Amino acid sequence: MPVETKTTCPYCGVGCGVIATVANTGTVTVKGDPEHPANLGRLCSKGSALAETIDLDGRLLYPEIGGKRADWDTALDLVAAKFSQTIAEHGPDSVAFYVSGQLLTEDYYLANKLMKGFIGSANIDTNSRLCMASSVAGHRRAFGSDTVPGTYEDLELADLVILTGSNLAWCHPVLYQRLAAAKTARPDMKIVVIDPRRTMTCDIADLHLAIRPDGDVALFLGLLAHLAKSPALNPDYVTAHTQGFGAAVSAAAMLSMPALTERTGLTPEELQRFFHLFETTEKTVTCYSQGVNQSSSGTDKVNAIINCHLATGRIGRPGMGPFSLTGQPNAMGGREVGGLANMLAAHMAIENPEDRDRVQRFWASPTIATKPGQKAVDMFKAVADGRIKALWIMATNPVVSMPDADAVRAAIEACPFVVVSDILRETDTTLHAHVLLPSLGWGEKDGTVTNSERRVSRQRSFLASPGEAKADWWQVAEIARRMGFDGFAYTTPVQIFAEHAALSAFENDGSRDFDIGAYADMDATAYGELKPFQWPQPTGRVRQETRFFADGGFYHADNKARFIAVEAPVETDRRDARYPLTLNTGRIRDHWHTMTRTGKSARLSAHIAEPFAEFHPRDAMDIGLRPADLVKLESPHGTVITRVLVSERQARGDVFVPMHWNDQFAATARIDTLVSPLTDPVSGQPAAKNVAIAARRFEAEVYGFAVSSAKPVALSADYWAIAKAEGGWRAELAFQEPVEDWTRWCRAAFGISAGIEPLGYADRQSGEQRLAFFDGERLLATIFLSRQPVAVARNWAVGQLQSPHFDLRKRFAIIAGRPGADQPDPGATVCSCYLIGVNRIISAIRGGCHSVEAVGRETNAGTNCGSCRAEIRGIIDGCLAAAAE
Ligand SMILES: Nc1nc2c(c(=O)[nH]1)N[C@H]1C(S)=C(S)[C@@H](COP(=O)(O)OP(=O)(O)OC[C@H]3O[C@@H](n4cnc5c(=O)[nH]c(N)nc54)[C@H](O)[C@@H]3O)O[C@H]1N2
Ligand SMILES: Nc1nc2c(c(=O)[nH]1)N[C@H]1C(S)=C(S)[C@@H](COP(=O)(O)OP(=O)(O)OC[C@H]3O[C@@H](n4cnc5c(=O)[nH]c(N)nc54)[C@H](O)[C@@H]3O)O[C@H]1N2
Ligand code: SF4
Ligand SMILES: [Mo]
Repeated sequence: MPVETKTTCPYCGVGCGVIATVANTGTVTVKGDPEHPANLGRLCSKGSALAETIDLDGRLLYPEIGGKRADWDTALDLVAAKFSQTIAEHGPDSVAFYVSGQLLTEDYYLANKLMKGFIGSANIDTNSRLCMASSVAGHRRAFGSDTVPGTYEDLELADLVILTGSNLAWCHPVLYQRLAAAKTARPDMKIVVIDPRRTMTCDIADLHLAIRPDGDVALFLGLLAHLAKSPALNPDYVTAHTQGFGAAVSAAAMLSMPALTERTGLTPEELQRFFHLFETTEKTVTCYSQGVNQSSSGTDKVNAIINCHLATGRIGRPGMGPFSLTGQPNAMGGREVGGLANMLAAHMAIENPEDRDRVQRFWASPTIATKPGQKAVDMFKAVADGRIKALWIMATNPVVSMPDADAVRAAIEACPFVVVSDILRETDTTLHAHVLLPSLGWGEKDGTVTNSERRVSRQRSFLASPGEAKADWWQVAEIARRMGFDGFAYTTPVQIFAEHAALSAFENDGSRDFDIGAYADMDATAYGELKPFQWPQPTGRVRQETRFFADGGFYHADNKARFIAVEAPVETDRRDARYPLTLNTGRIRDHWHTMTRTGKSARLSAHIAEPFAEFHPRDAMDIGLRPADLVKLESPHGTVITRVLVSERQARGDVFVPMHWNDQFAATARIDTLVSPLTDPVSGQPAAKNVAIAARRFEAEVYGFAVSSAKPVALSADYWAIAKAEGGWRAELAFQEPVEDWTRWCRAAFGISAGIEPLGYADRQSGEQRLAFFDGERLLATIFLSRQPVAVARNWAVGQLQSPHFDLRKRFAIIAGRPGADQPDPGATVCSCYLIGVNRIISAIRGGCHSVEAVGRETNAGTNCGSCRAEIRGIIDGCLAAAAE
């Protein structure tokens, strides 16, 4: 009998319920859980492809010391001894943990407990510093607590949904689908997208405000000044439940209309339309994500938004409120346990002596950190200059994802003792560890995560633990014990969860927002059966209403919220003559962060198979870039090379580059090597979306494209990017000088044995060359080389890896680089569920399918997870516009 397990998707903060089924054969399939309140059965492209990412290829299965396999006892003893010794010699602040919103709550709780309560330092920070820190800081300034007041349902109930700095269609796809469905059901609902780029999310927008980078504070100040003079102002709410309104409005009123248009880059008409919509729509939700948080004015952006909701009293009621969208599956859980360097535990404050005393008594711990620890960027600076001498990195890949990434790599390389807990053996970060600890991954580990709407769900294991991999919480507990600390005698995650729940209720009595005391007595059976629930859930009361602040009740001492009198930053334009463009970085639909998991899926890799930089057509022209060229991007911190994408979605002067590519998938594409370590002064969050750079064409003598059944290794090329493909791999290549012996080059790159001679074709005049290597009827590898970017049909070429080549004619078709009439080129993949390419969609449109639904009926594209529906609509619009010209 196939076995079904209910668990939670390990990617984004939507936190969708997943049913994983393991067949008798061991094959795993996944589908959306119709009973999970976050997704009600839906999954996006990444969630649907989860089963393709759980193989053991590349997994770290045993502890390693200095690159050699070790047993757990030796590895754990070494880590414990090194940490203890460093602390003994240099004090508690000489060690640090750098952890992750992808840890389970139980892992996170223990790491925080060990560092803050037992080691006695607050040097534990997390990749959430790069992600949610500005929202946390903004919430705490306004509400006195880090509270997300609303629920997902509010997006469906609202009459106006504002998405600012959020590419919801690609980054929170199931929430986007819920919103899109609500708008279809109630077409009067209005959606505004505020983003310098015209993203796929704009597909459902009534208004897109292409704001200047970091124009958000000015925009929401303008809105506050407007609201203050309008009937939308809620004086009763302001008087009863807030403080500081006058000062905030005075600060806001200082911006004249010309100053507003200048700072936001928007026309007075656009501004008025937005202000009017907000003013006249009671049920308004403002969602924000990294375009807000990842900024040198990130915390002010958050407060500028919250100010407008406080002024109108639109908070905590159905369909109303500010809504911070969390990124990672357990960003919210990490905040609950206090995993940030400036927090304590269970939403208590490290600066507050009573809170410190309370937590210490609860933990019965020998000490408690008395001051905030180093925030991520400062933490790696302290590693670099030797103040931190022992570092433990868990479930994050800072050599890729931290700003000034080369400096971070150098700091890690120079650190006397680095431990990395990961699921993969080779990442850009694991390569520099002294000790590697193998962790359990999704499907193997057990615990809880909390999504953006404060809903706690179980991640359950349905796969056996591979090799000697162990849960992250187990690793922390073992090392704590070996460092001689009591209080870590856990044998199962439920014990940790129950303790975490008990701490949330400990001496709480409503004084703290985070309270899940109802779960403090949890036993293994109840934990096994735990259904998703939203907090707060205090002891003894079943709370139906989980929204916050409709009737005030804020967590400052006087129970009032604070308006923050923020000021628009004077200068947000960082460009100069040497670095005349603004780099904006972010995500694409089908990859997750540093690709350690999504990079394993051929389907997901087919959507966008190469790092790219997206330019406005005029900028591309000015720089001399044509579509499909390569471009070199530079900042004072580093250099990357990517493909050029020219598109009108991009604003002039801005360049967008995805954050995902790294040294495992490309030659020089770690975009964070360019990002400066500039941070928000309040939250310490890096400004990853506004970086001054220069761009110039990368001059290549030879361009190449290859497919190979084996993973390409040691590619000696000036530019390369590899991606998993059905039946093998694909590689984009470029060389500044021609290679003398291409056959030899291919043998080394694709692992082809000496006995196998290639079929070849070369045209001296055009410089075109092709080679194909066969083992019997099976294609091993083929390479296409040209003086121009190679024009061969990618998906067709990839398809050749899996089709037999009986006769010479078929083999020659490959080096001719042309699909036969029987195998039309499907074009770049749009729908990753059914692998439908753009050419197939265009031919359906030409055949009369003029709606997404019609294209779906004809081709299946867009009919499963729906993540590509916005793109299909874009292709339809493009075709119809072209036909009309
Ligand atoms: N497919 C996919 N989904 C993901 C992830 C992933 O890796 N892949 N990661 C998850 C994580 S951890 C996170 S944090 C979220 C992030 O989710 P999002 O924040 O939605 O994603 P980003 O692409 O980082 O940035 C959002 C948008 O901010 C815009 N922006 C840039 N500068 C400004 C500005 O000054 N003002 C405004 N208003 N907008 C600006 C960018 O153009 C971009 O479109 O996604 C989560 N979901
Ligand atoms: N330029 C730029 N930089 C950014 C951003 C941006 O928008 N622009 N966004 C920032 C944001 S919001 C985020 S959240 C970060 C994300 O950046 P990272 O956290 O660095 O990215 P991930 O690839 O998610 O790294 C997770 C690591 O944990 C491993 N892993 C997976 N599961 C487990 C597990 O169960 N246990 C353990 N121990 N390891 C596991 C994975 O193999 C991987 O190596 O990037 C930030 N950096
Ligand atoms: S929206 Fe997609 S990535 Fe996010 S939790 Fe749901 S299935 Fe996973
Ligand atoms: Mo994130």
